[in-house]
Amino acid sequence: MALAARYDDLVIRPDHTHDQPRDRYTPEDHAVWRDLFRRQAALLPGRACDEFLAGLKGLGVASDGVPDFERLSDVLEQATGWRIVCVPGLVPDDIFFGHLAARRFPVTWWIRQRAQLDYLQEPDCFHDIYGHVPLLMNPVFADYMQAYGKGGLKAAGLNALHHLARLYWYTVEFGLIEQKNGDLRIYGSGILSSKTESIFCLDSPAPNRIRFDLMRVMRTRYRIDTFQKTYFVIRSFDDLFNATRPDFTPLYAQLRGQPDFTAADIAPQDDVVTRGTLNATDGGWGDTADA
Ligand code: HBI
Ligand code: FE
Repeated sequence: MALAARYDDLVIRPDHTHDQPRDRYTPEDHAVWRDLFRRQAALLPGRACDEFLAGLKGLGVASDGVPDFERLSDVLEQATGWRIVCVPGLVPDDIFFGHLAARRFPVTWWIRQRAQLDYLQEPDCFHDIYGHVPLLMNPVFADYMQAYGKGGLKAAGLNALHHLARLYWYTVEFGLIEQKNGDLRIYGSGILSSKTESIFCLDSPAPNRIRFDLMRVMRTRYRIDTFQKTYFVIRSFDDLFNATRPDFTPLYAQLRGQPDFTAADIAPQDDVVTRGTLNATDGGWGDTADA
């Protein structure tokens, strides 16, 4: 694979981190960053939540090219005590959770090719930096992410990782938030780093938008191959952090006796913000297995 050839001689430490190989970015890599950044900058005011926009501004991440992770880390550390660490790509779950628990966010060093501008299955540095890092400037969200890392280490020992992975998916990656004025906005990084889903998640009548409920989310399978069928809506990061504060051990025990929901299901007890219009004709689709 071309990508592997680009990092096979990096010196990787036991915690899967390495120095950002700044001299390996080509002019084209920087141009891809610039184009992705400008596209989202034009789209996100009024769509991304205020906390994200404030974080982006506070970080001072520029549009001109792939940023220097160390410099961003120094700004981030001043704000919330988090740092960015550079990784070759997806790292094993326990390593990933260990970094989060220590307030270190793993960022993939390489950036996508122009042919994949709109769609990518694995995280690259645009997704990791632009999508994830601005919210780590927010003190409440920063604490939520650390708590998630600690919860991940614990869930692994309780055989409940798939439930906790769904929480990450439907909040950190694909969450929506209702701002105080009632405006629906984006906070999920998978959306914030995607032009097409930034529009779809708010404007399309197709997906369900359901009020966040911890147990409901942990029972819900997810799709990695298409736009989301359901978005869960929080009211604030304080609400999200408080809802996930209790010990999950008894919750995992409870979940063992309960069936999953598919990605498109609506349950009778759901607090529906907007009901998708495509679900009735969507019955033939199988859910892909989630993590
Ligand atoms: N590694 N670099 C990286 N980024 C992730 O988001 C990531 C990972 N390893 C595992 C992982 N995520 C999952 O365990 C979580 O999404 C639950
Ligand atoms: Fe992500």
